[in-house]
Amino acid sequence: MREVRVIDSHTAGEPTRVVIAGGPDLCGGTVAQQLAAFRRDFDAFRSAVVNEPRGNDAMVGALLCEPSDASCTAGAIFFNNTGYLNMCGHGTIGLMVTLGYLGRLAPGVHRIETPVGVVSAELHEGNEVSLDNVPSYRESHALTVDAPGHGAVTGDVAWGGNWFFLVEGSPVPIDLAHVEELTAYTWAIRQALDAMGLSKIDHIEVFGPPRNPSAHSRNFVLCPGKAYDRSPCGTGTSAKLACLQAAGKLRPGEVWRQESIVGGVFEGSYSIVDGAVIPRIRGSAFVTADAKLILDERDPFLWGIRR
Ligand code: PYC
Repeated sequence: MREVRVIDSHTAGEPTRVVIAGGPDLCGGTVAQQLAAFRRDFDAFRSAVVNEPRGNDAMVGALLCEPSDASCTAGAIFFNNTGYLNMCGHGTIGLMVTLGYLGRLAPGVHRIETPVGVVSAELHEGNEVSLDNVPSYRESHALTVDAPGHGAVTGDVAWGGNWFFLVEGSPVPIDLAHVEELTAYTWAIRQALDAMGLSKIDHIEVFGPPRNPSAHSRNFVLCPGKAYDRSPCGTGTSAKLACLQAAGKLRPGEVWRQESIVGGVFEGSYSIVDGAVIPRIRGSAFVTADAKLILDERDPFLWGIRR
């Protein structure tokens, strides 16, 4: 019988499960090296934590680990129902609020080492966090793909800590009544990208008009494991900011409010540091459970239901 202590939270509706104790020993090194060890030797543990019957397809896990960079308060490896994320914006906000809940972080600025670099996050009062993400950029503009069953779709490719294909003007309304259609549409785009040898682009983000009068846009983000992000997606909003900057549509410091399909809002802005776009994403998270997972060797579904 093995016990794993987790703290669950949600950031604008999107769940994060932080593994506090009972995780695998990844033998140190950089967080990127620890991710390689996790992926190679402990993938069943990933599945046990986030997949059914303990989790669900939307659940994002965060394994708290030792940072190699002495300036960092913590290291984090993010994972989901089918694999690993490079970075996770909503997950970092959830992690900061979780560490605050545990009394391990005081309000203020802290650095977190992720597999793709160090991010800086400020824990504010009232469960709010501002995250300064990794440098973000638009890689291609107006790339057209042939999405099976949907025809030609044109979008931008951008990095915001994960790779995104961003499409303006969703042909499907962005609301919860259309989740299946949005999923089919964005999955077809993903298949088209795969067929073009662009499988590194594993997040698809489509935009439409906001419902909230204070927001600039509403999005639907399909994650790599085919679940949709309930939050506006921190790395997806970073990719969006990079595209707006490249298109000359948003100035440094100007605020962009990104609404999600469930109505949560992230406030985004960026600064230019050494010529690079550094997105700042502000959002809030709430702890929903402080729990102990039980991994029982007699359980035939001990390692979760894996796809
Ligand atoms: O907030 O960056 C994010 C994210 C990625 C996948 C799910 N959420």
